[in-house]
Parts: sequence; structure tokens; C-alpha cells
Amino acid sequence: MKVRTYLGFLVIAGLLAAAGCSSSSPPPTTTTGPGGQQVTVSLVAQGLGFDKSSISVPAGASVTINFNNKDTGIPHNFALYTSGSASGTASGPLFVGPTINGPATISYTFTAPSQPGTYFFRCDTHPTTMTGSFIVT
Ligand SMILES: [Cu+2]
Repeated sequence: MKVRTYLGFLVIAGLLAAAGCSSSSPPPTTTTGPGGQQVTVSLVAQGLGFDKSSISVPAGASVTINFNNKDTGIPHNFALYTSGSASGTASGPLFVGPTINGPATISYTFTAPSQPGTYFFRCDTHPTTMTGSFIVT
């Protein structure tokens, strides 16, 4: 009788501990929906420069860059790298858009990195003067 009561207590205590554990530490979840988000960014190249020094998008988003090269007779593009410097040195091309001669427009579409962080974009024709930060949130 006495032993039976003690065992019952142990079972109840075990159940409480298990319930408490599962409710206090839920499994980690990443909130990237299926297909990700859709983001459209406009980027103008004019006077050998971009109109933006930084572009910010959600991680894993489907990104469309509506690129407008307004420089007559001058080729520009948009290219995304894992990292780079103000002198234009870049590593790890993630996306390289076709170069177009201005005046012209083009739409670049690619998937943003799934890892948040600060990446690097530039015009490959003018890698020291046309650069910016590509921020993934
Ligand atoms: Cu350029």
C-alpha cells in the first residue's frame, strides 16, 4: 500500500516534468514561408553611379531589380557578391546580371541569400565607383 502510493507519485511527477519541459522550450522555428517573399527594387545607374548605396531585402526573398541605365553609351550591370570592399574587390559571386549599354532598362530576378547579413553589390564595369551594401534581414 505504501509502496504503491509512492510509485503513483513518481509517475505523476514524471508527467509534470515532461509537460513542463515541452512547454518551456519549444523547438526552434525559422519563419521563412514556402516560396519566400516577393520584393521589387528599382535601381538607377546614372553619371557613373547608382542612385542607392544600400538595398535591403528579407532572407530568401524572390528579388526583382528593375535596372535603369541612363548613361548613354556606357555599359552597367548589377552583380551580387558574398562580400566586397569599397575598392570594388569582391568574392563569391551570387548573381551577375547581364551588362546593358545605356540608355536601356532590364529586370534582374534572383533569390536573396537565406542567411541574413551584409552582402555586397557593384557594377562589374565600374567596380571601384559603383558599389553598395546588399542587406539581407
Ligand atoms: Cu557601371
